Amino acid sequence: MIALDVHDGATLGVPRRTIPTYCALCISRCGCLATVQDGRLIGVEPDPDHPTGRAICIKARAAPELVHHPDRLTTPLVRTRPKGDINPGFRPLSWDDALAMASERLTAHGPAATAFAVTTPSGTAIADSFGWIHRLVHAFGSPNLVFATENCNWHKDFAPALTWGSGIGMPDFAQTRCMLLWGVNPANTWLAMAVEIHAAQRRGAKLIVVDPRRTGLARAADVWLSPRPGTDAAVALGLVHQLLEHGGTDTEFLSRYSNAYDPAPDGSGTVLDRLAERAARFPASEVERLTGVRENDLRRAADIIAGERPVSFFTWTGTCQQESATDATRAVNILYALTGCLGSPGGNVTFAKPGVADIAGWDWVDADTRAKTLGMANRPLGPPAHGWITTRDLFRAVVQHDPYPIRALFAFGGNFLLTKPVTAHAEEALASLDFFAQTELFVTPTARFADLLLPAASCWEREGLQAGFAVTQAADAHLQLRPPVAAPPGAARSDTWIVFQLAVRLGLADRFFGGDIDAAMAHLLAPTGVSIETLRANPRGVDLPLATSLRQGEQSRFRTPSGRIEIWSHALAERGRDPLPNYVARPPDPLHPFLLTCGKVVAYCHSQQRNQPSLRKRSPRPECELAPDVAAARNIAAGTWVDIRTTSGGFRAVASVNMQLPAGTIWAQYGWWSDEASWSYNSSTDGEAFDPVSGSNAFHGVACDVQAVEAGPAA
Ligand SMILES: Nc1nc2c(c(=O)[nH]1)N[C@H]1C(S)=C(S)[C@@H](COP(=O)(O)OP(=O)(O)OC[C@H]3O[C@@H](n4cnc5c(=O)[nH]c(N)nc54)[C@H](O)[C@@H]3O)O[C@H]1N2
Ligand SMILES: Nc1nc2c(c(=O)[nH]1)N[C@H]1C(S)=C(S)[C@@H](COP(=O)(O)OP(=O)(O)OC[C@H]3O[C@@H](n4cnc5c(=O)[nH]c(N)nc54)[C@H](O)[C@@H]3O)O[C@H]1N2
Ligand code: SF4
Ligand SMILES: [Mo]
Repeated sequence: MIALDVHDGATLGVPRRTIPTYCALCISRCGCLATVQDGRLIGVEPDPDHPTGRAICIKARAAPELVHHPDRLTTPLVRTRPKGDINPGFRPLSWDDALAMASERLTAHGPAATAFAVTTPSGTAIADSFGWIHRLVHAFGSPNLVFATENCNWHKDFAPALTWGSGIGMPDFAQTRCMLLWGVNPANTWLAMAVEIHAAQRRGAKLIVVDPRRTGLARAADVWLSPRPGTDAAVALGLVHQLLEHGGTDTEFLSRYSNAYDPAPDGSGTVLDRLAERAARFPASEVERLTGVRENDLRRAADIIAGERPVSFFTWTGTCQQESATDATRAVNILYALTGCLGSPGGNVTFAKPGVADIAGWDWVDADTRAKTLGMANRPLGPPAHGWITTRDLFRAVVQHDPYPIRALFAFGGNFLLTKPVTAHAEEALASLDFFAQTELFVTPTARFADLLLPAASCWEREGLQAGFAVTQAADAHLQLRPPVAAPPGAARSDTWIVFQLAVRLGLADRFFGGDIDAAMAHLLAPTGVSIETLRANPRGVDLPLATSLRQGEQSRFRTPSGRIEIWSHALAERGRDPLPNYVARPPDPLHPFLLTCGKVVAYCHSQQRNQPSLRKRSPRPECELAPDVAAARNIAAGTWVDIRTTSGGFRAVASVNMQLPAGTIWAQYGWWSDEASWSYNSSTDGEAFDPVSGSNAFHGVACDVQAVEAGPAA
C-alpha cells in the first residue's frame, strides 16, 4: 500500500498516514483521503484533487464508526436454534467448514432450486463484487438473482430502452443550459452530482425540479413542480402537450431519428398526431386537477424547456416505485426526446469510460435456463430478462412451489425484509428454506433467518475497482483501485474472496481463474491497458485519455428493434399494452384519504447505519411529514408519534408539519427497524401493487390514513 506519510507528532508520537482512496458507500464514490494511525482508521476528508473529491458527506466522516463497530461480524456463524426464533443461537465455525457447508448444500439442491441475492451497488459497496457475483450465479447455472433493480435503477438504466434503446446516460453538466431533475434528490443521494448541478447553476443554467417535497434543490430551482405522489405521468404528458401546442419540439431531430412521422400502426394520422391527441387530454387545467401542479408553474416549466437549449435531465427513484412506473418513465422520456437534445452537447450523453472486460458471464445462461427465471412469463420486458427477480416471486416459489420449488438461497448483503414490500409468506419463506446463507457486516432482521452467516469486510478494509466515476467526462475517464485503509475485523473477508472460494469448492475453478483474484483482475483490466501493479502504485487512480464524441442523435445507435426512437412502442404493442404512455387516476379510497410517499435522507443508506452513533444523533428516529390539511384533519401536532395505515399494513413515525407538501400528502423516511414496533415504511405494502411491465412496487402514492398514537417506542 502506498501512503503519503504525514508525520504529525502531536499524538503519542505515532505517525499518521494519509491514504488517497474513494468512499464506496454509495453511488457518488467521492474521492477522499483516509487518515490511519496505529492500525486504526481515524478520519476521512475530501480529496479536492480527485474528480469526485470536492465534498464528502457525514457517512464517510463516520467511517471509523463502521470499521471499528463492536457489533461487526468477525467469524463465520452457523445457527443452532430453530428459524424464526429471535435468537438464532449462532455458533462460530471456521471458513473451511463454512465454505464446505455452503458448497455441499448448494450442490445438493442444484441450480434450479437455488436462488441468489445481492444488495444494491448504488447504496452499498457491493459494486466491488457485483460482476463476480453475477459470474458465480451464471457459472453455477441458477436463473434467479434477487436484486433491488425494479425499485431502484430499472427505470433510469433499462426501461428507457423501450423508447430509445439505452439508459438515460448523464447530463452534460459542463455545457447544459437547463437541467430537469425529476424525482431525484442528488443533494441527499449523489453528492458529486449535486456539486456539478451547483456549478452549472453558477454558470447560468436553469433548473427545474419535479418533486412533491420541497427539497434543497427545489428551493434553488427556477421552477419547482410539486405533484401529488404517483401522478408524474400526467405532469409529463401535460408538458408534452405544452411543447406540441406552443412550440419547443425539434422536428428535424424527430423526423430523422424517431418514428414520430410514421403512419400510426392502428389508425389515422402519424404517430406524432396520436401522441398529440393523447397529450391533449392533459391541458394545464386538467394537470392541475389531477396532480395539484399549478397551471402557471406547468407553463413556466414548458417555456424554459422550450427556450433554454440544450436541455438535460435526470430521474431516479421518484418516477420509479409507482404502480405505473413504465408509463411515467415513458412519458418523461418522450418529453425529453421531443427536445432533440438526446446525445448532443449539453444534453444527456454517455461518456466514454475505461473499457474493462464484462466478466458477468451472461452468455453462460442458455435460453431454457433463462425461461425459468421467476416472473419471466409475466414481465419479459422487465428485470427477469436479466435474471433479476423480486422477493414476492421468490417467496411464492419457496412456500407454494409456484411455479417450481426453490429450497436454497445465497445472499450477498441486502436486508430485503426491510427494503422490499412485506409480502405474504416473507418470514415463512425465510424460515422454511432448507438453506439460507448470507454475507453481512451485521446481524440484521433478514440475517437473523440465516443458517450460515459469513462476515464481510467493509469497503474500507478491502480493495475495490472503480472504472469511471460517472458525473463528468473527466470523472468517467478515471480508473482507480481503492486500497484497503484498515484491517478487516477478525476473520471478515471481502465478498469477492467469498465468491472465489465458493466457486472453487463448487467445481467452477476453471471459470474463476483457478481461484486467483489477481489473475481475474488482470483479465478484467486487460482491455484498458492499465495493469493492476500500476493501479496499486497509484492509489489515487489514473486518468485515461478518453473523450466523448457528441453529435446530435448519433452518439447512440438507438438500439431499439427499429433502430430509431420509438415514441410508439412496438414492443409494448406486441404484448397487448398501450403503445403510448397514459395516466389513469385511481378511484379515491374513502377509508384511506391521504397519499403516502417516501424518500432517502443524508445520514443513512436504506436500512443501514442506524447503529453508528454520530449518524443516529443526526437522525435519531423515523420521521414523517404531514401536509397542513392532513395534520389539521387528524388533529396531529408536530412531535407526535403517529400510526400510518394503508389497506395492507402500516408503520409508526414521528410527525412534523410540512407547509410545502401538496394537500393530502404524507412523506416519510424509510429503512427504519426496531424490535418494539414496526418503524418500517415497507410494512405499509404487501407488494401486490406493482408496475405490470417492470414489477416496480407502488411505494409512491399509497392511499393511507394517519392517527396520533399515545406514545411511540423509545428511540
Ligand atoms: N419504501 C421504499 N423502499 C425501498 C426504497 C425506497 O426509496 N423506499 N429504495 C429501494 C432501493 S433504491 C434500493 S437500492 C433497495 C435497497 O435494498 P437493500 O439492497 O436491501 O439495501 P440495504 O438496506 O442498504 O441493505 C444492505 C445490507 O447489506 C449490508 N452490506 C453493506 N455493504 C455490504 C458489503 O459490502 N457486503 C455485504 N456482504 N453486505 C453489505 C448492510 O449491512 C445491509 O444490511 O431498497 C428499495 N426499497
Ligand atoms: N443518503 C443516501 N444516498 C443514497 C441512497 C440512500 O439510501 N441514502 N441510496 C442510493 C440508491 S440505491 C439510490 S437508488 C439513489 C436514489 O436516489 P434518489 O432517487 O434521489 O432517492 P429518493 O430520495 O428515494 O427519491 C428522490 C426524490 O423523489 C421524491 N419523490 C417521492 N415520491 C415521488 C413521486 O411520486 N414523484 C416524484 N416526481 N418524486 C417523488 C422524494 O421526495 C425524493 O426527494 O440514491 C443512492 N444514494
Ligand atoms: S455521498 Fe457520502 S456516502 Fe456517498 S460516496 Fe460520497 S461520501 Fe460516500
Ligand atoms: Mo437504489
